[in-house]
Amino acid sequence: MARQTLSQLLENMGSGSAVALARLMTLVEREGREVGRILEAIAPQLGHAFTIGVTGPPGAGKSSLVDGLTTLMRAAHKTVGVVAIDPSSPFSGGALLGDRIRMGQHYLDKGVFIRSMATRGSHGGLARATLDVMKLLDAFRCDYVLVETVGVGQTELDVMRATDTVIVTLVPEAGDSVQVMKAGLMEIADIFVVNKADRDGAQRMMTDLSLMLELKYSNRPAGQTAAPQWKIPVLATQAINNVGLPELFEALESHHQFLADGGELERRRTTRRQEELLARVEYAVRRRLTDQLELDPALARLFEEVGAGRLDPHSASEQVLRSEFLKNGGEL
Ligand SMILES: Nc1nc2c(ncn2[C@@H]2O[C@H](COP(=O)(O)OP(=O)(O)O)[C@@H](O)[C@H]2O)c(=O)[nH]1
Ligand SMILES: [Mg+2]
Repeated sequence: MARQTLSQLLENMGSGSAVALARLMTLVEREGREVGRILEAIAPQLGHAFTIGVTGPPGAGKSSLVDGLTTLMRAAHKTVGVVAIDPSSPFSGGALLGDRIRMGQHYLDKGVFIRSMATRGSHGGLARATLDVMKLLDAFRCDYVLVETVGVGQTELDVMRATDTVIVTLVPEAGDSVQVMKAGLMEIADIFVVNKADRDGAQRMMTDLSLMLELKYSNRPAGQTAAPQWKIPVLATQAINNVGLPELFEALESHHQFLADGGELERRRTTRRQEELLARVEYAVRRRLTDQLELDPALARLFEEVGAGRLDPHSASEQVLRSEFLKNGGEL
């Protein structure tokens, strides 16, 4: 893309053009050579948005909650960005279409920007692209950025860790509380929501979660209790009936306040920026290697030797790190 055009796009986005924003999102998603310049250009404008992750099993009602929260945020005269990623549905059919219909009322609202992320096969690619899209929404001056993921894999956990507040959404079904522990969702939740509270078993689920949280608190080493702690709320909602959503919005605001007051927000963001650096290096190295693998017979042989068990992966990795492969991989 011509230099002029990219500057123009950035300028137009800066003056509120949603068309420019969408085009810039496509560029970062495609991972073209412009990504570096885009991220560099928007870096000074980052940090305005309060980012919220919404995760949980498929069908738990995440999209419905995001929809309801968006309505409340708009009523409070805030602008909203929504990012949905769902790697389990590789075709932009069912799930996305459903989201689109559900979010239909917001599509015409200029204060809401909605983006569904395309599935990417490459390791770490989706998480990276999602973070970049969230940054663009932040630079676009969205007050809130909501990101919806299905809480299963590494990508989803990576994305959730990159948000200020994580809502873990569950439904009153047997076995879910065990799943929470397994999926590592317990570690990342700032707010628990039991959605579909119109169904049987919601109360039971809430009690289970509360007990699990109490256990977690009582296991905390004594020294750590001195600092103010966030008490993870367990909320009941009925997203489709608009029940419990104002309370959820309030809990989000309380958590935001909690993070801001104790300096925790800045601490989290500091760690996150450093984590992002590590993740980007990791991703770039891996990508360069796999790209190079197709072009370079020597590297291909090295992989073959390791694959066949004739060369140990450790020595091979030392060879790779000393080689020129990593330096001439094109733009970062
Ligand atoms: N009974 C009931 N159904 C709900 C509730 N919230 C969402 N649903 C329905 O559950 C299905 C999945 O919701 P969706 O928001 O797409 O879930 P997601 O996959 O987590 O994004 C949809 O048919 C919703 O209408 C609720 O509170 N009660
Ligand atoms: Mg959904």
